[in-house]
Amino acid sequence: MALLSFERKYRVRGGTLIGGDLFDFWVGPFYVGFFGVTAAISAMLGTLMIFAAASQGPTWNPWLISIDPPPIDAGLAAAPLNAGGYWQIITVCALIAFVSWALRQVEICRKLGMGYHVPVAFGFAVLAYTTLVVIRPLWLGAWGNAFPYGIFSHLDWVSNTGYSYANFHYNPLHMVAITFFFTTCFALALHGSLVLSAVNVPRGTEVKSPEYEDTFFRDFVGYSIGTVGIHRLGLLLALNAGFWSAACMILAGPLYQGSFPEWWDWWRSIPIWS
Ligand code: 07D
Ligand code: 07D
Repeated sequence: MALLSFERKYRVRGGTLIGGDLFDFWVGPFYVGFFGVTAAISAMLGTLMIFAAASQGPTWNPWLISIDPPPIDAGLAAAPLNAGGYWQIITVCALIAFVSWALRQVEICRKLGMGYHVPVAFGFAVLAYTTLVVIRPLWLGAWGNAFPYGIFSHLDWVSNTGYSYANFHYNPLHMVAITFFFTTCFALALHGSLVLSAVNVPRGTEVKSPEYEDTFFRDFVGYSIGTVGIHRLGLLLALNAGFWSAACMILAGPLYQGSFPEWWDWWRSIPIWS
């Protein structure tokens, strides 16, 4: 089916999560939807608040702008605009925008009769963000534990937070997360290169089918995970990378304070070594 006639077939009303027909239409290639509208409004409002907060700060240099959360002593209270209030409003706007974006993906999946894999995947990024700016600060009792909105300042936060646990590389769940990130990269490089080796052939040569790709891996390492399998594996690796990142930050602070190198002392004292 030509793409345009296919689009005409599925571009029909229905399948929305709430609001019935409200905003259930397309503008050019884009599906609008109720959650498209809430995403656009909250993203615009959030961006406007970033500009408003930046206008109160010392610089317009995009690398140096920093919108900070309230100080730790302010706890979980609502803060005055220039002392963390802007950060709080921007955070609410960001959360509404990200969740709306995911729900808009869900509505598009429903219209197409597809699985919810894309919104679930995006949901893990939103979970990681929510862990850093809502769950962990709530658990620790102050919004001041969240990261500031600034390109360089958020790097300072990562570094300072890391060093406050002596050596963050010893956080065992940070290790798990990093291993998943590295493995995701490894799997994508293998998958991308394998597909290109089969389909990006010289002009006049036949494109090779997935059977060739499977045979390559069987010859090479004795096993091929298969065409659907590699995508299951890729998604599984990537979701774990995000999940264990979030988990490592719940470990750091809420569940464990102090030095991460010392956390490993139990390992040195297990009887097997003596
Ligand atoms: C390639 C998809 C496209 C997305 C892009 C990001 C903005 C911000 C803000 C003008 C892979 C668009 C950027 C909308 C503009 C203003 C004020 C995704 C791709 C291109 N970080 N981080 C970056 C965010 C956190 C860390 C770059 C966001 C945590 C480190 C960019 C968040 C921690 C490094 C950026 C977030 C952390 C970066 C490139 C939210 C742990 C770098 C990002 C909402 C996760 C790198 C100068 C990228 C860099 C970098 C954005 C959160 C650590 C500015 C939106 C607090 C160590 N981060 N980050 O390519 O060069 O992502 O920094 O949570 O070295 Mg960060
Ligand atoms: C939070 C981003 C969510 C993004 C969303 C979308 C827009 C729209 C618009 C493009 C989670 C936003 C979209 C705004 C864009 C347009 C148009 C992603 C998020 C919702 N670390 N470390 C991690 C490594 C060290 C420390 C995670 C490596 C040091 C702290 C990952 C190294 C110390 C934290 C990771 C290393 C330290 C982390 C990040 C190496 C510092 C965190 C990935 C090789 C001295 C963070 C949940 C992630 C975390 C985190 C990797 C080193 C500290 C596993 C490889 C030793 C404090 N580190 N790290 O989470 O777990 O993405 O966050 O040295 O908070 Mg680390």
